[in-house]
Amino acid sequence: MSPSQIVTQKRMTAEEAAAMIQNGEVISTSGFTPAGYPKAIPLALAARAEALHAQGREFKVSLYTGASVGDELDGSLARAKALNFRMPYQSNKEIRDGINSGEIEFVDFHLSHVAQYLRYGFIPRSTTAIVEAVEVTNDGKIYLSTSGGMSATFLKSADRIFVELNESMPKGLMGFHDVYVPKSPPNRPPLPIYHPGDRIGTPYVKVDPSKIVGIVTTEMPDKTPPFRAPDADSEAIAANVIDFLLHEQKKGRLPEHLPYQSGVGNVANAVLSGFASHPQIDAISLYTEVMQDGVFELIEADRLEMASTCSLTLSPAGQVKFRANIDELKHKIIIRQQEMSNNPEVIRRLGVISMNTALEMDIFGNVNSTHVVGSKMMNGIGGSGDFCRNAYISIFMTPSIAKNGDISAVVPMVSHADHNEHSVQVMVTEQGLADLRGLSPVRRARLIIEKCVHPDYKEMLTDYLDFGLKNAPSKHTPHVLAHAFDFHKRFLETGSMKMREPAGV
Ligand code: 0RQ
Repeated sequence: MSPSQIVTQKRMTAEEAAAMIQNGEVISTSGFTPAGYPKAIPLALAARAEALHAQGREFKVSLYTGASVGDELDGSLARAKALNFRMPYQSNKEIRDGINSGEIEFVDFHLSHVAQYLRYGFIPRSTTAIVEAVEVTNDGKIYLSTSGGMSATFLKSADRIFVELNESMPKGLMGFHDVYVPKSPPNRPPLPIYHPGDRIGTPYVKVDPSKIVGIVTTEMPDKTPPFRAPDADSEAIAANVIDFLLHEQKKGRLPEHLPYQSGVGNVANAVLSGFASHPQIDAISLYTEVMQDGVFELIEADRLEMASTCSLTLSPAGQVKFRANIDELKHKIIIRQQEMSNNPEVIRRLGVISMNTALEMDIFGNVNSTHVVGSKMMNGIGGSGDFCRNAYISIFMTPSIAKNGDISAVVPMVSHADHNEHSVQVMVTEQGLADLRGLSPVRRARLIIEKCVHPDYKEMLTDYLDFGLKNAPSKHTPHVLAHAFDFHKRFLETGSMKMREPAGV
């Protein structure tokens, strides 16, 4: 197929595009966990920043994306010291280091909020949008690649647009997207998604073609991690989740056809794999934000009804599988903008069962998803809050210990709160599952300690609770603030939350 006229007219090199970006600009890009992000222009921009810095000149930009993006974007700009501000989610080591050293300002957002914050004018608008696409038409229809992210809002609000036309991505991606931008209040009608498979928008983003200043062709694939087979802990967590769901089914509390959301990583893949192979689980649908390789197992077992997502985060092997089955998959998968994939109204209406991973949980049911020992940013809240707050049942999962047992994932009080006791309904570790619905704080604490805590930490947490019941100023949530962070303090001082025996004993 010969390129459209607009591509011939506006084609430029990545270096030419990067040269047009100014120091201090706010740039926004496509990309979500890390799929469908621009690659060539960011690499050229990082090289430009390094060259300018070598001449003693300043060059830094602010970067907005859908969620985490690949090393060509986040990593290269962080290494080039070319970032002063980043939002709303990242998972790149160099960016993380820059954020935690105080060099890069970072704002951690609920992913469904950001596009409307931009449209409401709550945060500065980006002047330049850079998106990866598989096709651009002369009349300004941009067909996005492997993620929806916030590209529609970025493209509509920016003054100028660069498109990376990725020729290594299949043109068959055209037709996967459903692009819909809600109207602003007070004139927002109900969002008419009644089933994960409902399409309510267009398969492209329509822009004024005169805003497109450059089109760069590339052939670089999404840099996604290889698929890792679930480890024993993840499998045990998945088995606990599945037992719980079957129990709920038996009790008549789990209507058929409720869709699932599952987070990223090993545990999420293990749960989907469990759904694919368990003899008592029927076909399911997904209303989720990230689609990982686990989805293929569901499809191969003929157990996927429909999947709504914001990105196709497939391993290199998964990408090959996707291409081989792209026509068939188009009937099963919809890629949405993140304010729709994570939309609270839709999540509540569909009755989505949310399953996210926690860093730490406390005995009263609060969850920390983001901050290691209260201050070090890991990735961000991502969509976990969008889903958990509005879910039919919200489940949080984590291995009961980290760092070879020196960290207990269950602590007296979380060192940072992302999801609170009012939104967290079920906690799961490889040890077991605590169903917290309808329980008062002390009952929740007893159950979490009994079911979820690693044996090494059960007695210490029971002691904290009992001490609180005797000494706390109030017995409703019997915290003793002088000791609430003893686990964390001990970890910072000794490298372990465990109490060490005195030497020589
Ligand atoms: O450290 O990397 O040095 O080995 O944290 O832990 O067990 O590998 O877990 O990769 O699934 O990530 C919560 C971060 C879990 C992720 C989090 C250490 C541990 C390890 C990673 P190492 P694991 P995962 C969908 C929904 C928030 C956003 C979200 C996340 C590293 O799931 O970012 O849910 N969630 N979004 O050793 C100190 C603790 C620890 C700890 C683990 N208590 N204290 N370190 N670690 N527990 C996606 C989107 O929204 C886009």
